[in-house]
Amino acid sequence: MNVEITFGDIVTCDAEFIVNAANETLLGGGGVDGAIHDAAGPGLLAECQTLGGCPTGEVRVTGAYDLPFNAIIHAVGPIWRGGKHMEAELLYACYQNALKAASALGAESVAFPAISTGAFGFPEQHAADIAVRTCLAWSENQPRKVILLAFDTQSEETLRRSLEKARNG
Ligand code: AR6
Repeated sequence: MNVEITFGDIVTCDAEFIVNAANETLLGGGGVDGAIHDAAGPGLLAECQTLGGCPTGEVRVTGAYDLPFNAIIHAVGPIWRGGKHMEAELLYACYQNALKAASALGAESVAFPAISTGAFGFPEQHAADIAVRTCLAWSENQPRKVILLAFDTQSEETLRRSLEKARNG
């Protein structure tokens, strides 16, 4: 698995599939979710309304509508509540389930935002360690490439630190 860290916006990234940082309603919100819904257009919300939500740690797949991706994988990250409420396990499950969905879709490349590190308050370095380790441990043939997106220079440094740590054992 090739793990790349890229600085940029999820809606303009160069990948076949993108992951959304959604909530259990799947009905949109701010941050990544808001940017994706704004750019995808109302068809996305209409499809999301038929799904009946999604539990934390799981994913659901929709079309990409006005966005140039093959599909959108909506992942519901945990809300940080101090770290003793299965937050790490649930974030790990998000990455794992999104990779599983990407593999089932035959994805060559998939881009992830830093799930749960915005409105949901998950500590950034801890979240980056989980993201990097889950992707590096992925042993199936697809997706071949994972892009971990940093939306500011601090989160880019955080992700790079995690990658270096994971590669050096
Ligand atoms: N592209 C890439 N990364 C982004 C973008 C973007 N356009 N916008 C923000 N980020 P968040 P969460 C970064 O809050 O913590 C929504 O209201 C941001 O800097 O989008 O999982 C949903 O509806 C941060 O590092 O997701 C949910 O209710 C990271 O993406 C809730 O927020 C995640 O921030 C989900 O919260």
